[in-house]
Amino acid sequence: MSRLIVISNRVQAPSADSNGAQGGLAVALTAALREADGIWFGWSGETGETGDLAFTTYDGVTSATIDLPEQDVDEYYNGYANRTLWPLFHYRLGLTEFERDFQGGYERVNRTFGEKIGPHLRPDDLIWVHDYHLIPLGWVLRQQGLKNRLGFFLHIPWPPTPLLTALPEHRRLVEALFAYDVVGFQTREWLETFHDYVRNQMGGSVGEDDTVTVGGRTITAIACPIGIDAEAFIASANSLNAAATHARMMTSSIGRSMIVGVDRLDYSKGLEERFNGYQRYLETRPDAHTNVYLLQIAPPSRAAVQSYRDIRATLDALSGRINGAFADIDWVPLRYVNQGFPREILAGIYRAARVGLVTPLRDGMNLVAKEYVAAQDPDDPGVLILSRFAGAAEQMEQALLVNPYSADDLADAIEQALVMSREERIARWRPMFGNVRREDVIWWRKRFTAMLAQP
Ligand code: ADQ
Repeated sequence: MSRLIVISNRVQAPSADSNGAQGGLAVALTAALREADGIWFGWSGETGETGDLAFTTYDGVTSATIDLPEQDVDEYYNGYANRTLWPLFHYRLGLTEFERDFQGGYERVNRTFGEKIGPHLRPDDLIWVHDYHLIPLGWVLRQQGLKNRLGFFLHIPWPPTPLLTALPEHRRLVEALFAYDVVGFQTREWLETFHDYVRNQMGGSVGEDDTVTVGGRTITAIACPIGIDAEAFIASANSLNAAATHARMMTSSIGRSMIVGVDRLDYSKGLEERFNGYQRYLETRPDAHTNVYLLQIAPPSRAAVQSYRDIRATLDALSGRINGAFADIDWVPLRYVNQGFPREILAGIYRAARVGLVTPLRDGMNLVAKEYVAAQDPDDPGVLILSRFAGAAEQMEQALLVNPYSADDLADAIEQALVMSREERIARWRPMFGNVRREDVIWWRKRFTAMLAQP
């Protein structure tokens, strides 16, 4: 049996520090790594001179990490990954920074990854590289003579061709993808935008069997939507901690309906627009509005990047303004919380919420939408309001799909969700729950690795 090698920017293998608390992706990949005697390679998250890989084995899974010098962290991670590719791939050309130093750092760190990891690979290993931080890594490994099956999965959207061509080195970046044998996208839509680039910028062709050919090179490109660890999440929603949290939320709601949002604090998540939509609801439904409140949970991320500090300041001000304008002596319309919570607590919060508000402006998938559905009470489920620009919308068409830019659209959907009959809520929830369970993270991982294992 071939070993599975996972390479990503950060390693989320189990460790003595993680206390068993891992995200769905980490759970799925570590299960596969354990079965296949694999290794998970990545950056340690620490700044320092790049030495040898540090290997650790914990709970049957081996991980290997390197430190990166400060300049690399600035140019590769804070720079090219988070200030160039992230905004560009989320359709935010205005926030995209084009710096040669960033690109230089990106290529340098990808070469460092290749040099450090290459010597540890065996000829029959299956190698699976993750996300936009490491697009050129496959090419770097091929330059070293590596002949293995190589896969790449993009967790974020693939941008439309006219946007992508704003990147000076767009051609070089996309050509690097052709070093892989299998390239996976979250949705059909992103796969098709990739096809568009290949046809129009590279003179390539798209075959019927998920193949894409440019020059003499043919690769497989598929849509393979990621899921959550559904059974574990359902178990979390039924845990004692979740029940206690649910009870706590119900007590503090005193009969009012809770709307919940849970997101990393990121401009792609549409939080400012969401607050504006909620404000529109409060303004236009004065009779109904004191019966609800919005709980927005948003732990800060990427604080080294200015655009993230800006969005945080914007939301601090906007939440203050909304509460200042609408709050009463016994009611606060918006509870805005900047911290993360353990999974069982989150599950209890989701279950207590009459409405899940998931309205990114653009999102590769969005796992919160799936977690919200998994956590619901089957006899009395809440309503999911979902942005049509989240990858998850392709699988969750029974949600109330909205245009997240439109405050009116959001206000209407909030009203529709709050007055929806139990029958309709169940009828919408059931097929989504079926999908979340069927196409879970294990399904996703098996589908991708089966493709990768095909000769
Ligand atoms: P992210 O942009 O990080 O991931 P998302 O899919 O929403 O986004 O996943 C966030 C995860 O973090 C969820 O599991 C959620 O429960 C957790 N989380 C968020 N806020 C939290 C809080 N306050 N406390 C605890 N947990 C919290 C990228 C892409 C997505 C894609 C994923 C996976 O941007 O589109 O779905 O990768 O491929």
